[in-house]
Amino acid sequence: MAIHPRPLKFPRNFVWGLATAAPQIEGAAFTDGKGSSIWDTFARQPGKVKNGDNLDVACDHYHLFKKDFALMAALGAKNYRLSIAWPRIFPTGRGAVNRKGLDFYQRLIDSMLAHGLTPWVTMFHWDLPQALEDDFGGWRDRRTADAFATYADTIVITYGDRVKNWITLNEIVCFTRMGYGTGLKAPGLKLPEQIVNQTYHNALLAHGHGLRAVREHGGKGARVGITDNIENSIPLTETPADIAAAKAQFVTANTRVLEPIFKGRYNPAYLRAAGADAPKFSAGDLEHISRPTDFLGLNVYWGDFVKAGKNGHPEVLPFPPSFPTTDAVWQRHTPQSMYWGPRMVAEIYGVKSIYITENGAGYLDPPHSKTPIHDLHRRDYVRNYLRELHRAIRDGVPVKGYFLWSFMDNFEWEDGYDIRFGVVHCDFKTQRRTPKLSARWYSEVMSANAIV
Ligand code: PNW
Repeated sequence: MAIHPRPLKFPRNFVWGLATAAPQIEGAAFTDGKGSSIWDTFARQPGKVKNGDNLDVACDHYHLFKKDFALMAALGAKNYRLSIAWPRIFPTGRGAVNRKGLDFYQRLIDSMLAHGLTPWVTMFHWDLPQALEDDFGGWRDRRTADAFATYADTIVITYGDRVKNWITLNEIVCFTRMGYGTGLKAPGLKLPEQIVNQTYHNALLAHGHGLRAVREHGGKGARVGITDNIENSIPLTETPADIAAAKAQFVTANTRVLEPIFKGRYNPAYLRAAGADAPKFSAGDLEHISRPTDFLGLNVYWGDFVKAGKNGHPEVLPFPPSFPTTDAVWQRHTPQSMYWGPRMVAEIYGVKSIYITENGAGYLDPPHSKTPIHDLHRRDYVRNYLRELHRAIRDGVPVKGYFLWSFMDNFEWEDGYDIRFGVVHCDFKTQRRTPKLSARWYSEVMSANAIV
């Protein structure tokens, strides 16, 4: 008897896509009037980015976008998540708009649509105009959120006739705490906790402005949400006690961003614990921040295991040194995060529509190769996560789409160009793109609407 595995089908109209971000692929860092971003500056400081790599050329997508969209279309992609570079539109973050920057994204969006790709646009993916850092202290000051409001209005007014899916911000923690607290990312500062908490608050204000801009200028059918890289809690065992403990841990870990957005308040326990370090805010701020969104974007890469400890208190388990990771050492192989992350935001915050806006695997694939990269490792990482996503949807979690990070190898922030997340290989010397095994496989997944 022949055995045919039952295909794990996804719901009808499930959105499959590929994701990138402007600063990681565009290059042309100073072309056509673009201003410096804090990442352009950060990359020039010795020791901040691996190998002294910078964003100047990256994948040169600024000049090669038509070829890139042709390749995406050839792989059968219908949805593409990209970001707009704020310093291309406003080179100093505010003031005079840069016509050439605006025109670039007109051409880009036209080309995307001509290739049958629906754009999902992130307004801000970490590339803050350097001038706002210099003049205001960047996210430390709410004038940066005010400048963002004008930027958001400008891009929604300009592109809103063709862009219907908007994401206000990508991963608040990565440009607040990691930029101003741990200093691992731009602008690379190590400042006291009160300031860090204020950067979160100012970022949330910017999110509110992004929402408002889409409601005011987005036109018919416009939808808007935010992308968060939640800290996932995976119950060690799927028993009521561990699940309850993991949920409690999830609330504590994600309170700064999710609670203001979905509950219109800072969690009292968070404010108590922060004490004098709590952010300064008004009630009006929280109303602005908690305007209703249309969906929540989640970037899911890994999660912590949690068990019910003494009196049911959550206990986060340490990872033993041999626990499998990708070559991005923070990326523990924990596919269950793709089940529990979406499930918890749906259960705890009542989120009705979730998109996985990023998931993928970083490995040290060779920089040059005569033959397509045989990345069984990346293929299997993604496949295992997709099985857990399928399980979540089967259990009723409202996940509507999945974007693989990333379309092609690119500038991996402080890790430079060594760690590669692409399903398409980019040879940074020749700018040749070559689909890896994972791209061929994902192409089949998209067309079958099932895990193949
Ligand atoms: C995301 N973590 O960052 C970013 O949105 C992308 O720009 C980036 O290239 C991609 O993931 C891969 O790193 C993250 O430690 C960085 O959990 C770190 C974490 C998650 C996401």
